Amino acid sequence: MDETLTPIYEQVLRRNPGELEFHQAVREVFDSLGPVVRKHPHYTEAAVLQRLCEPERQIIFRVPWVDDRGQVQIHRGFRVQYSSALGPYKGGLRFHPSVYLGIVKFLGFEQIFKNALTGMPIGGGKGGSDFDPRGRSDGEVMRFCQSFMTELHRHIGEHTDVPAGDIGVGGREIGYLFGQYKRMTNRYESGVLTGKGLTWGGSLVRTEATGYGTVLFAERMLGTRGEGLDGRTVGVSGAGNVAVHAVEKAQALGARVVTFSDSSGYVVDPAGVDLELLRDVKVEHRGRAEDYAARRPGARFVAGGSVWDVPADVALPCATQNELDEAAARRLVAHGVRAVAEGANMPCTPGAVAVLREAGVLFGPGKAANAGGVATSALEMQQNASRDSWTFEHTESRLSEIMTAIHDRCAATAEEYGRPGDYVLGANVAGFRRVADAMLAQGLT
Ligand code: NDP
Ligand code: 2IT
Repeated sequence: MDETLTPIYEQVLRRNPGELEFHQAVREVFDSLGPVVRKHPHYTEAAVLQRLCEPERQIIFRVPWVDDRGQVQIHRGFRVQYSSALGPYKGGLRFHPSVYLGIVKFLGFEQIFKNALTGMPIGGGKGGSDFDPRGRSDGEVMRFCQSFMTELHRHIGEHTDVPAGDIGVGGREIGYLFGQYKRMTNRYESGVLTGKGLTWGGSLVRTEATGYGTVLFAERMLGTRGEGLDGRTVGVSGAGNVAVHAVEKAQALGARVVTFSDSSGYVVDPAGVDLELLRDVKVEHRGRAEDYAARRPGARFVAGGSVWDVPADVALPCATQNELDEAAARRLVAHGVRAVAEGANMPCTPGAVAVLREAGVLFGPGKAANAGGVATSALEMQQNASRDSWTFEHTESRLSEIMTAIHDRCAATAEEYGRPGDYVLGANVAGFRRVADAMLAQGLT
C-alpha cells in the first residue's frame, strides 16, 4: 500500500474494530490506488478516501416476528447507505446468519465502485439481516419480510435508496418486501426495489443477469488471449441465483461445467451439469446438492471439502466471500486454470488473488465480473421510470454491451497505469475515479 494511504487505512482499522471483511475490502481497493493519489493530489486534499471509508448513513434496527409455533423471534436488520455521489443508494439485501455490520459494510463499499464501473446513475448501498430463510416456511419468510420492511420503508424510495436481492433474498422475498412497502406508503412505487416479478414491474433478464454477466466477462478476458469458453471445462461454486445462471450461460457458449456446490459440499458431474435437474433440485425444491447427485448417474457428491480440488480451465466462484483461498488457488494453477471470474463478492482471499496473478491467470474481480446484476437492476429502474418493459433480447443485448464496456474500461485503465491485463487495478481505479470526481464536483458532503 502507498505510504500516503497507510494512515487512512490504519484509521479505518481503529474506527471499525472487528469488521474483518470490511477491512479486507478497503485494503483491496487501497492497494490499487497509490498511483492515482500520487498523480492527482487533489483527491487527498479533499479527503476523498477518508470520506469514502465512512458510510453516509448506517441504519441498524430490530426485526421482531412470530414463527409458525407462535414463538417471538428477534433479528437484526441493517441498511448501510454508503455513497450517493452517482445516484440513489443501490445494492442488495442479504439474509444469512453470518450477516453483521462488517459484512454489510464490505458489500456496500464494493458496491460503490462496482456501480460506478457500470457507468449508470447509481450510488452504493447494502443491507440485510442475520435471519436465515433456509428451512423457514413461506409464511415465516413473509412475516419476517413484512416486519423488516415496516422499519426499512422510511429509509428507502425510488430517488433515495433502491434495494434488491443478494444471498437468501430472491423473487419470493422481494415480493413480500414490495407488498409491505406498498401497504406502508400507499404508493405503487415500482422503482423502490429491483428484482421484482415480471407482471408487477420486474425486468426480463434481471434474474439471469449476474451469472450471465460473469460468464460474458470471462469470455471477454479469454478473448484478449485469443481464447474462449467453447470446449473448455468450467468449475462453478454455489448453487443459487448467480451460480445457476453462470452454468446456463457457460454451457450456451460451449463449455462443459463440471461442478457446483452449496454449504453442505460439492457435486462433480464429469459429463457436464444437467441444468434442468439442477434447477429442479435447487430452484424449484430448495433442496441440497446431495439430492442432485442421487438423481444423476455419473455424478458424485463430496461432503465438505473444496470444490476447487476439481480441475477446470475456468473457475467461477459464485457462492460467498473468502471461499477460494490460497491453497485452492495453488491447486487450480497446478491443474492449469486459464481464467477466474468472481460471480460472488470477494470470493477469493487476498492470498488466492496473489497466487493467480503471479501465475499469469486472467483474474476478473467481482466488482467488474459480477456487475451485470446491478447494471440490469438499473435497467429495471429505467423501465419503471418510463412505465415500459423491454424484450428479453433487447435487455440481454444491453447487458452484453454493458459487460463489454466494463471489461474494456478496466483493461484500458490498467494499460493507462502501465499494468496491462491487471483487471483488479483497472476496476478499482476506474470505479474510484468516477466516484471521486463526482464527490469533488459536489463539494464537501
Ligand atoms: P443465493 O442465496 O441464491 O445462493 C447462494 C449460494 O451460495 C447457495 O448455494 C449457498 O448455499 C451458497 N452459500 C452461501 N453462503 C455460504 C457459505 N457461508 N458457505 C458456503 N456456501 C454458501 O445467492 P446469490 O446467488 O444471489 O449470491 C451468490 C454470491 O453472488 C454472493 O456473494 C452475492 O453477494 C453475489 N452477487 C449476487 C448478485 C445477485 O444479483 N444475486 C449480484 C452480484 C453478486 P446454501 O444454500 O447451502 O446456503
Ligand atoms: O452484489 C450485488 O451487486 C447485488 N447483490 C445486486 C444489487 C442490485 O441492486 O441489483
